[in-house]
Amino acid sequence: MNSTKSKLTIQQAAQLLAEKHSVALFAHTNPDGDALGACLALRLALEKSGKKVGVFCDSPIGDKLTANFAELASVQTDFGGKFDIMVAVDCGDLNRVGQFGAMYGKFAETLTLDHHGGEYFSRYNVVTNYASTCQIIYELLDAMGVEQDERIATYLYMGLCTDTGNFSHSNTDKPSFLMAARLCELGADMQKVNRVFFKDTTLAETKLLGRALSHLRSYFDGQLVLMYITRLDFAESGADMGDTSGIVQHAVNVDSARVGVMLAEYAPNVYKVSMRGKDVCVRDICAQFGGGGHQLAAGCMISGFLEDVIEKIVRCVGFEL
Ligand SMILES: [Mn+2]
Repeated sequence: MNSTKSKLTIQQAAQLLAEKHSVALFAHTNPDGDALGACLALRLALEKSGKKVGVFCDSPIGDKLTANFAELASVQTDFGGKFDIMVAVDCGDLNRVGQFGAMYGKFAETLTLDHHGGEYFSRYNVVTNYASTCQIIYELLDAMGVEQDERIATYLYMGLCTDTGNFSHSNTDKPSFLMAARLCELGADMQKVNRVFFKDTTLAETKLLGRALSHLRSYFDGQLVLMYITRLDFAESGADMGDTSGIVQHAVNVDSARVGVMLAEYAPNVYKVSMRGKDVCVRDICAQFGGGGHQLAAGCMISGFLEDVIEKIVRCVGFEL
């Protein structure tokens, strides 16, 4: 069963999929726009070619997404059915396949389609350094000779625009814009994707943001900007932990800030800390508290009374400025 793992070109992956009658697609745990967009675009295309396709993800898809993108309601959180090949989409390693990982790892015919440049954990691996997995799917569909329609184009656009931060991250390149132009021509609903992923908030989210902003503090001449949210803030705004994502960006967006911090009281006197850096490695700071992440985006958990936790963070960040 432990057959060799090989790298495939997108052309070869198209040939491999053409030989299969049924395909199971796996989006990574806590899926983002790229994982979901890539799975749905590929699924719609494979179904056009007469194949049986299942899409699986171990995390539920939010109501906000399924209300706007009907096909996402078909993503299953429990695995079922028989398939000729399993495909891990936008997964840099086997852990990202989540609860399906053990089963996936034992299956003989597996294919990774990913852009994180990670390990070859499948039998076949298409691993690129593209800005999004949707760009791999886009080329794959051309190689398969599938005619792309507006639904497919909308899902491809979903991954392209979310993984490039709406064409603002440093990974945005000429191929990203060329792909966007073609998807526009194909009728992708770019307005809807933009609204759902970059504009829409709920009332509770906006109230929570207001409370976080009202607790804004700055240190070291504004080089550190910090906000916090307590249990009371959650209760009074009707928001939950899921509504905190993105708030930290408001801290690091302050022009003088080199580090932005957001503390959310996860359980009584336990704080989930999100850090963003402009030119300071916040991963090193979070590592001191047992956390981790990327150089400029990291997190950790710290227990204690609010003012003690803040004091610890301020001291640690101060050493790095
Ligand atoms: Mn991605």
